Amino acid sequence: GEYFKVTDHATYNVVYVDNGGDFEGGVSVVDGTGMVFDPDPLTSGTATYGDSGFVDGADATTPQLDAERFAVTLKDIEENGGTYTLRGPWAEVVDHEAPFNGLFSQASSAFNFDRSADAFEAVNTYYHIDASMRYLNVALGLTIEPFQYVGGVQFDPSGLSGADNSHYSPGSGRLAFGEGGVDDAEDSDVIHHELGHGLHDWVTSGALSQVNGLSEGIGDFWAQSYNRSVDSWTPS
Ligand SMILES: [Ca+2]
Ligand SMILES: [Ca+2]
Ligand SMILES: [Ca+2]
Ligand SMILES: [Ca+2]
Ligand SMILES: [Zn+2]
Repeated sequence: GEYFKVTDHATYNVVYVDNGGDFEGGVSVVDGTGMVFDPDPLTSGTATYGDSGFVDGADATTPQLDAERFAVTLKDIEENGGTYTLRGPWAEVVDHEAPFNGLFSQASSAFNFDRSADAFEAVNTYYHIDASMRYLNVALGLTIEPFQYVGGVQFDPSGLSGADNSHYSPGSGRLAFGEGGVDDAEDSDVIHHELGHGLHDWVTSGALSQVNGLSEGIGDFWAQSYNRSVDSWTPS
């Protein structure tokens, strides 16, 4: 048989269920490591777009942008037969929109990339969504999670056929990020904005309202709230 993972968000436990057959290889939950922007390289670097090294350059990295990466723990990712995947109790990489770049699974728990690698956006998004969902559901003790599926928030770090846009899809409960211009999933402001649409949808049991831009405001609030929490927003 196979072990499969069941995530119980109510008690925040990851438990394993054996279906009773012979052991054929297991899934385990481990902490990985990764490099991310936090909240974004312009903010952490107190730079203005166009400063030396702080340009998109068609997704090239620079020493200045590399220096704005932070080493983080990627909590509770999945290990299966020596392959590590960004799939955890609060976030999960999926690949449901073009371009189809895969899941970035690899044979190491160290997901250390620079922004020129598509995997960087997957790591950056996993980290920020995971942290946001843990804050709401674990630290604050709320229950705000997707109702469209069981498990972590599903996101495609490279979607929308490469457009310079991102979205939350109420039908599927998934997030997707476009790579036009600066890749949207490199910027936690965009990640939190789109997650904010999801939070709005989930907390209202699918009654997300766009009246007078309500949901846009919730997304922007969530992004700016995060910026303030990491002390990068100064009240005027
Ligand atoms: Ca994709
Ligand atoms: Ca990139
Ligand atoms: Ca790009
Ligand atoms: Ca963009
Ligand atoms: Zn929006």
